[in-house]
Amino acid sequence: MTRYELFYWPDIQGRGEFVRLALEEAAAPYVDVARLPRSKGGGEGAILRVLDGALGPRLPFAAPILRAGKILVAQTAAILQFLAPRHGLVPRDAPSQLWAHQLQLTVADFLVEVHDTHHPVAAGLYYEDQRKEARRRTEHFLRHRLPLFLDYFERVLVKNGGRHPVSGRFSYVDLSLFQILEGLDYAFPRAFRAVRRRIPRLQALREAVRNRPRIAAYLGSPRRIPFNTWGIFRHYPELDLVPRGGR
Ligand SMILES: N[C@@H](CCC(=O)N[C@@H](CS)C(=O)NCC(=O)O)C(=O)O
Repeated sequence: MTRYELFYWPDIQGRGEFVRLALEEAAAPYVDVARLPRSKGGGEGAILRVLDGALGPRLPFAAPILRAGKILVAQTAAILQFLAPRHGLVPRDAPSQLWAHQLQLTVADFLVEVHDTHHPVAAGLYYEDQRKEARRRTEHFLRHRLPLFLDYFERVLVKNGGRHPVSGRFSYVDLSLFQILEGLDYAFPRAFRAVRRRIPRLQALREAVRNRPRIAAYLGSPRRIPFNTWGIFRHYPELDLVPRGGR
């Protein structure tokens, strides 16, 4: 079986976590390259070398990046689209795979909005330099966008049999929804508590994923990097606002 190489920032879950979860659920052999010591080719330098073209002309724009033999693929949703059929993480039929990919792209959109709560002005500036704007952006996100996205995914579950978003069976999209919910709960515990009752099926999916044997083993292992305030999901108490009203 191919031994995959994942290139992703070594100290955060970030977007790499969506790939790690899929690899772990598949029990696929992989190396999280940047988490290796520098003496073994690890560290952030490993990622920068790939971005510089060390692995060929198909230059990735950003991490996460996955290498599988001669194949190099970036963009989280594309990585999952590539991995999933190889490991039974998506049904075999084309309409289901297209639907799964569509959902994963919506997860990607959602993630950008989560990221922009703490970096509304520029990703290259420190949070501390955009706190005022971050508060304003987060107020809007929590009041309007968070319920909009969560209600959407809850409705997707309702329309698709209640337990799984794709064709009534487990897929990589279940893993991604789990990760989104975990991240939101970490970043905005008070705000998340306020919307939780609206999403009973998503919450049940989250628990079901947490209890999958390989995921449970992964979550309890040192391979799972704890949430922290460098990643996409950041807990800043001053941004954990309980929205009033709502859409
Ligand atoms: N659309 C890409 C976004 C990739 C991305 O933004 N990666 C971040 C880390 S999570 C990064 O390294 N960005 C560097 C940059 O945008 O300059 C995906 O979903 O994989």
